[in-house]
Amino acid sequence: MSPQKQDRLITLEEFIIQGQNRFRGATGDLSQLLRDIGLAAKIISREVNKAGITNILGVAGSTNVQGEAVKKLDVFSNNQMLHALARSKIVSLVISEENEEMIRMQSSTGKYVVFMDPLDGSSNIDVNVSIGTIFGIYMRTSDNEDYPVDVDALQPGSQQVAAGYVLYGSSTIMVYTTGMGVNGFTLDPSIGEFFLSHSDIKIPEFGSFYSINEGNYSSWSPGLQKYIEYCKENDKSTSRPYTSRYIGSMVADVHRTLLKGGTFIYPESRTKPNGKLRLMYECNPMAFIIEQAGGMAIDKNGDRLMDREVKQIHQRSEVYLGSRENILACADFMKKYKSQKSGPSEKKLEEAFH
Ligand code: P6P
Repeated sequence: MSPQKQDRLITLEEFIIQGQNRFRGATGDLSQLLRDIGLAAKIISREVNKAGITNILGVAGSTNVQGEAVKKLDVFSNNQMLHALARSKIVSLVISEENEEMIRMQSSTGKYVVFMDPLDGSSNIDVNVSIGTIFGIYMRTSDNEDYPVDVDALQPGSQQVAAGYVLYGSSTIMVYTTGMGVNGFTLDPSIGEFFLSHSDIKIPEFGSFYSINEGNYSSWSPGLQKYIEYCKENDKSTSRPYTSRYIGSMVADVHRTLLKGGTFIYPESRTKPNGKLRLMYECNPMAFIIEQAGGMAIDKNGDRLMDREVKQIHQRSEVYLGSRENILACADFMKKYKSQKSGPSEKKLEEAFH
């Protein structure tokens, strides 16, 4: 095929600049921030992919075979992301899963606030399961021009101006949205470039996969129990056959849901009344991406998750996200059985089996 006819590969940088040029008056600041995050992702990807060899899995503070101070991968990833966000000089506040306190950056007048989980699912590293970086970006809202204040961090997910994730799997892919659809870029490690590989991603209206940790079944709400039972009862001969897929690494499970459809659910439960995942740097960024791809992300009441009030920067939340048809069906079951008690409690189950 002649070169001019070949679909020329577009790099992440080119795509970001093209996107920026579509907006008159765009300052290029968000573009620069996304490019800096892309650079951090490349560096993290390199370390994730050689972790097993260089003994980087060691506990932070030990030394590796080269005698270098070993930083656990999540500490290393957090540092790389913080360097990238500082380099951009337009981020004034960072909230990271790795840091209890908000991080006020040197660029105290920077107009962006970034929430991040620098290496989500890091407990899976030693069993070679895919892990990921998740980020959500907000504009500062405070009138105080000199430095960010708490109100800048307590914004609902609907105020995100960008969100994305990087999945370190069989290949490294960066997926993000700035509110104009969702695009994915796959890293070519041989030249260190991200290339557009998934243009304008749309989640299927319906998907066969349901993704949830069924080990927690007995502590779910009755409506969710009934919905998952409904999925199980659908035999393969029907037009709606369901299959369970649960990796236990949010970025991997959400990425599959985005591309193949279905649901990813980490619900509230008797043992985890607010769910397990963190609202601001796990649930909301993924909710933004799924909505931008044409899907839905709701809470236990069937309301839009990104409208959830934010009271605490590390607050947990339940999350029900995925294909529109699947999520609406799940919401129907939860509404229908809302008043019922949950299934047999652990105590009743113990009595039944002993
Ligand atoms: P569970 C990984 O530890 C994580 O934070 C998410 O990436 C993942 O979706 C979830 O926890 C898995 O939790 O309770 O099913 O092991």
